[in-house]
Amino acid sequence: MRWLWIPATCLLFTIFNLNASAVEDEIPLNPDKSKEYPLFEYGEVKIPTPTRGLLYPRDSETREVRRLDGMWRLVRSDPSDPLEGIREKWFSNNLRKTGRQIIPMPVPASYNDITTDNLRDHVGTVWYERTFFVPRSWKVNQRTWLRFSSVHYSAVVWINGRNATSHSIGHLPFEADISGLVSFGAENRITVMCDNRLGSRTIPQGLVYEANTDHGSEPVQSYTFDFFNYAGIHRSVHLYTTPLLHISDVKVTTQLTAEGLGRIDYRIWVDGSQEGRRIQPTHLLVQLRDRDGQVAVHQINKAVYHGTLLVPNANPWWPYLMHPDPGYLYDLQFELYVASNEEEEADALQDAYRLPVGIRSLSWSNDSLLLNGKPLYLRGFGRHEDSDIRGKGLDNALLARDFNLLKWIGANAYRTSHYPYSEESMQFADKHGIMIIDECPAVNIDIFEPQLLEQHMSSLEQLIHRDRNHPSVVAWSVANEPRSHKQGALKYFKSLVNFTRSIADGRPLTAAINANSSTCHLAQFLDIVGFNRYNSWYQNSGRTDMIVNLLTNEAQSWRDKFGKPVIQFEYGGDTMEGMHSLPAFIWSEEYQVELFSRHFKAFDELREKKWFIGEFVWNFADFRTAQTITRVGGNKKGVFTRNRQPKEVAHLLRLRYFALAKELDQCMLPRDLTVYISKHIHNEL
Ligand code: GCB
Repeated sequence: MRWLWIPATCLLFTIFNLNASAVEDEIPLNPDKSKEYPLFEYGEVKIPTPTRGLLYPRDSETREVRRLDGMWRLVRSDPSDPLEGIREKWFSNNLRKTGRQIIPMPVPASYNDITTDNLRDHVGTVWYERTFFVPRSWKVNQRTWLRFSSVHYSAVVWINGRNATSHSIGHLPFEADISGLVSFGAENRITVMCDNRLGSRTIPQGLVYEANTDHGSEPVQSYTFDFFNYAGIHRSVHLYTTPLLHISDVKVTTQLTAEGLGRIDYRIWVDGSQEGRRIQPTHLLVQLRDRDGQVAVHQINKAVYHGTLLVPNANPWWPYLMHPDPGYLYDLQFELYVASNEEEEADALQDAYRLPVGIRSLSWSNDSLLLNGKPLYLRGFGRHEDSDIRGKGLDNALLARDFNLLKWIGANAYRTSHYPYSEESMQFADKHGIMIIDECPAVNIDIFEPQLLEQHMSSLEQLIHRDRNHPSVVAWSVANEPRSHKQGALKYFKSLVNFTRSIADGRPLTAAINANSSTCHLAQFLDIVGFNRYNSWYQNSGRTDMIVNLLTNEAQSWRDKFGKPVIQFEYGGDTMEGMHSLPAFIWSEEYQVELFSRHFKAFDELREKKWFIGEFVWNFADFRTAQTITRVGGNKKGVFTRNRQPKEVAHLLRLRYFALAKELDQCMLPRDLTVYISKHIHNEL
């Protein structure tokens, strides 16, 4: 791959021959803590190579972006011979030449629920293909990049029959410079092999075994996690250009003082191949524009590509309902200039990239998580990227609907259970002030081995690299329900958390744990202890009178043992929409209402203790799972149906969440929160 990685500072020190230490001294840097931590007790573990580049593709005066979304062609390979296409070089020609059935396949979407046959349960590889034009104009002084936002689980990509890139671990982006592989001003072919198999060393883990069917032996994928293993090209495919010398990466951290002074520490990386031409960056212009496009602060940086912007009277980023104007975002504009050829001419703009930035401080203690100095109480959901037909495919209509529902119900947070969500959803969360507990795809991991640890670290490294600039991210979740009570978990999680802490970029670490406080080997390493517990559902089913004591005692036990802030990340019960029962009976809408209400009682007792900092319902909406006798068409613990309509409990939860917002942040209540009943009954909210 023709990709020359030149850290900005090296490049400039070479060009300007500056006195590096003098410059470094002048500009306050965020200390790089990565060297401070002893990482491993496992000698044999490789620390993941830091991800580079991968800025979300944005148009600018120097960049062009196109999407390769739309109808692709799909061919499936024989499940018992998943690598036949590699052996037979299916990438070297049009997929029609394979003689296999061509299935029209939309991108982005999971492929599973599109057809009417057993593609849904396919195990192994499928091949995607389409053609596209690259304009002639892209040939000159530019690079052409191909970027996938997510292919699940692993992918190999060819352009015109030549290997372009490969990647594994779903839900995370990857890209390649394909300038040397495409034909400009002509048609090109892209081929993607996508493999959905999960094994003992994938994140998450799974097991493929051979089953004896009526038609012979067939591979079957099994897994313990409770959502369908949708696969395919799940998010957009971007084709975009950058100048030869360009901004390849950006990192920002922000702080806000009590006096309202905002501080943005930025760093950019520059990637540049000279390709026989002398291109010299002369300076970087950094401008912070407010919502009206006015420049609030600017800086010209001639020395190094990092610095600090101070913003007097900054408009802070606040979560939804914590402030009348939540989700305030500035536009941070970076312009890289190069010397012009003519002596008298001004330096020429080489590259421009704009990043939305929210100014806020995040800190935590043994008792609380604070945003802009204010203790947070998180009220929200565990969710899934899941919908009818599209599976886990990105759908903007669904995204917009989900955020409208989150705001309607008064939530201020959600956890990206159990994997990284789309970059578009992260941008939405920034804009709407919804706080994110950002989770890596390690769900239900078991059997703790060094090779798994490497993948696990890599998934966290890629996640943090992707999401570190989002103001909405308030914590990293390193796992959901790992078997953290088992042998090997202690050593594994010590290493994992040490590594993650070294790259955590100012966020606390948490996890959603279902072991109990006396046996868990993970919680001791975390900053916030999160637990999942299904009182009156998986235990004491039908007994909503057995919630308050059990729950408050359990939360207290986590607190007593680890002395950290505590959150409940999951509680709930399956509920069939439209099923009613008086008195309440499990699976009925009445039961879900009763179960929630008793949890609220427990949460209110816990809130008085101050270290209890959040309540998350499982789940936002009903979702598809593997076929099992404990799931009727999927998991039905949603507050909303899979079609995003409210169950009865949604109205109760809405009252709860707005009551909390009013009590804690004095928010205005929506007019339609309650309906008129009689002149003698007043709305107490
Ligand atoms: C859990 C898991 C979640 C499941 C949920 C349930 O503890 O974290 O993935 O869907 O329980 O409904 O059983």
